[in-house]
Order: sequence, then structure tokens, then C-alpha cells
Amino acid sequence: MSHMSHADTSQRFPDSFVFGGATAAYQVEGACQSHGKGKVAWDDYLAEQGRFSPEPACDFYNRYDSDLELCERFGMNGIRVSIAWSRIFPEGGTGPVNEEGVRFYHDLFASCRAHGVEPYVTLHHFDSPAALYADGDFLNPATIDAFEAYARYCFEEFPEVANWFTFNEIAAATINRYVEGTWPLGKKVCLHECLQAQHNMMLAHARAVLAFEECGHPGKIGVIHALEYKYPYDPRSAADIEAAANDDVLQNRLLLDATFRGDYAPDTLARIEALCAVSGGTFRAPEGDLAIMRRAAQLNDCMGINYYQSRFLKAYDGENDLHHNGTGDKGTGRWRVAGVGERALRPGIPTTDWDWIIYPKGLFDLMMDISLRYPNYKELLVTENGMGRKDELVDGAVDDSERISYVEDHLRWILKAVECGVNVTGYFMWSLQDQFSWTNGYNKRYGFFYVDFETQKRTPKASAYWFKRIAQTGRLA
Ligand code: BGP
Repeated sequence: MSHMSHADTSQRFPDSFVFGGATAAYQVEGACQSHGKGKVAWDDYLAEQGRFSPEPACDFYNRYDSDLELCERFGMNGIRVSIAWSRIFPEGGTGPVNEEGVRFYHDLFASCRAHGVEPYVTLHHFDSPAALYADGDFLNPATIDAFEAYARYCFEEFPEVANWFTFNEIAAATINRYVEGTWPLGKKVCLHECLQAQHNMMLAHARAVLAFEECGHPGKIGVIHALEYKYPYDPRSAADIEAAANDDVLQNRLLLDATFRGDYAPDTLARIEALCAVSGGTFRAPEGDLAIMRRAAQLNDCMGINYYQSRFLKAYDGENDLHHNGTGDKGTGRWRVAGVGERALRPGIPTTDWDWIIYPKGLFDLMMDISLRYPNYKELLVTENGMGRKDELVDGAVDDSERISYVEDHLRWILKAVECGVNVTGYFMWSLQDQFSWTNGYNKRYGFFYVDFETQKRTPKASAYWFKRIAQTGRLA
């Protein structure tokens, strides 16, 4: 299913293609509440849960230079990092600046340069400052203002960064918080707050894009979306087709319309309103917001796709039934929301231990869909893709051939999209090194580099050696 014909294996990625690994500040840095950093909502939430600590994660705050050296040794020419907003503005908003935090990022970017690894920098990766988060986060217009000010500060302070992303995964940030309730201050099945927060974050993105333009920053800017292709479980069932369309709007369509159109197509808007009504709320997208978003839609330079899985949807009208598999006990996850749909597994399509459906063709289908529906898109990057595993270090080595197959299959479908004319310019595996996972802690490993969290020793996995050859030759085989 996922393998191309043999003829395709001779294909090359374009010379300028970026091959790298991805990180996020909170998942790698450690130093969560030291060196002047302000709190984020996760700090107290995780402490209360007592399951696992984000401190020191993989200690990137102190070890970034040796990790970048590893990138260089393994042929990577790019890295995704994020700036922790509360390391720059500990109180959130536009309060006093933490100079030590600013220096840290200058040093990090200088180290990237020294190792020939281009930094792709995200301004917000699930880590709004705690005070703003508690005050409604992006449902509160004050956070939108604060985000614009923070973005503007970074564009001016870090001219050495050429590639910017505003947000990482607005869908995850809102669905996990307002629908699944698995993130701090979580609520269950509050669809109207979920979709309103998505709109407000896209307005904040748009305002940051306009600020970028105003600053005359010579680099590129875009946003990163976590996309999943939504297939009807039974393509002949009108009810399943409806469920797939609902989940598509919830996860992808609001955000893609906002990104590339700057407003909502009539059928998107109708479905947003219907979903909001499911939880008894309404949706507000005033003309003033849309005017800003329409201007920004023409200024985005690129968009990142984080792709892990796709979904097969069945119609569902029973009791809401959500269970997040955050332990790796295969078969325990459930996602059934009345009036939206049920995310079902299909026999014959493999899943990870965390019940993530492995379906590489979905990435191709998404890229084709974007290029056809939004012909004004300029450039796509795969900013995350990878496989969570319970990797084990055996005799000083990690055999993760399963991960190699996963990545290889996805890279083949990316090449196929390139062959069909889609402009894809980079691939970042999630993740560079093993790191902290928001709701799974440390037994779900994703990295090229195995991390012993006691000693912080890094060991390249089989996938790192395999990827090195691809990064160096631009060829899959
Ligand atoms: C994406 C996030 C990452 C990362 C990854 C894996 O949604 O951008 O931050 O965590 O998914 O997810 P998880 O750690 O839940 O397995």
C-alpha cells in the first residue's frame, strides 16, 4: 500500500532540500523555572499530576552545542527549535525582558551557524506564559495583543534567524485542551471554545505576519499545522462522509482556510457553526479580523505540515467517549464525540503502541489537496513526522528499523508529491533526540539519538545512520 514502484526509488530530492530533526523548547531545554524563565501552565499541571517531570528533559539548555555537533556529523542541514515565550518575557505580555534568556537564544543560533545547521524557529510551541494561559489564553484578546508584541520583539532582536513560524499545531493546542481535556485547564467537548481559539490564534498569526512585513525582515514566515487526512470509514455511507467532513473542519479546514484564504469558505463556515452548536455555543469571526487575515494570507512564505497519521471516521451519536492512550498500552485509545464522529481503526492498517494509525499515503493526499484547493500556497515543509517507540539500548546500540520503514514510506510519498508538482522544500523528523512528551513522559521515544535520561548520554540509533546517507545524497535508495 505504501510502497511506490521500483522506478521511483531512483528519484532525488531537490539539491536545496532541508533534512533535519525537530525540537520544542519545553520538551528539550529543561531549566523550566530557572535562569529567569517564567512559568507556563504545564509546570504546575505536571507537578500536580506527578507522573513525570519536564526537568531537565534532555538538558538542551546546556547541551545544545553538542547536539548541534551531532546534527552536523549526521549530515543534517536544518533543525527546528522554538523560543520559549516566558524565557524572554517571564511575566508574559510585554513585561520586563529576561536578558539571560535573550542571550541563550543568540548563543543557540550562533551555534547553529557554526555547525552549518539552519535554524527554523517557532515562536509558540504549546507554551503561553502561565498568567496569560490562566486568563483565557487566546480566547482573551489581550493574549493576541501580547503575542504580536512578543513576535515583533523577536523579529527585531534576532535578525540572524531567516526562517520563522508563528505557531506550532493550533489544532493540537485547542483540541487537546477544549475537546479531549488532556492538557492543562482542560475541558471536554467544548467545541465552540476550541474553534474560537483556533480562529483567534489564526488572527494572532496574521498580526504577527503583518508585523514581520512591517519590520522589513528579509526572512520567511509561516505557520505549522498538524494535519490528518479524514477519510470516511465506509466511503459509500453518507453519514460517514459527514463525520469525516466534521473532523476535517475541526482539525484541518478552519486552519487551512484561515491560512490561505484569510476567511472561511461558505461550506467551512456552515460546518464550524454547526459544530459550535453541538456544544451550545456560537462562533465569532468579525469582518475586522477577516480583513487582517486576508492581507496576511497573501504574505505567508511557507507552511509547515506535521504529519503522523490519518483518520477513518464513522458517524457517531452515542455518549461522548474519549480516552487518551498516554501510556503505550495498545488498543486503549477511544475518540467518539456525539454529533462529530468516531475515529475508528481499520483492520489491516497498522498502528503504533499509542494507537496512532500508520498511513503514509495520507500525507500525499493532504499535499495534493492543499496544492489544488489553495493554489496561492508558496512552499510546504514537513516540519514533523516520526514514530513513537519504546526504543531500547541493547549492547550500546538501538535497532529502530521499524522507525526507518515509517520514515522511508513517508519520504517516498513526499517524493511522489514533488513529482506531481507540489513545492516541498524540507523534512524534519520528530524528533532530533529523545525528549519529553507532553502526555506520555519519557517512555515514548522519537529521536534519531537515544538519550539516557539519567546520564544525558546520546547514542545514535540505526535511523540516524540511515538518515545520514539520505541527507548527504538526497536519494532514498
Ligand atoms: C506534535 C507536537 C510535538 C510532539 C509530537 C509527538 O503534536 O508538535 O510537540 O510532542 O506531536 O506527540 P507526543 O509527544 O504526544 O507523542
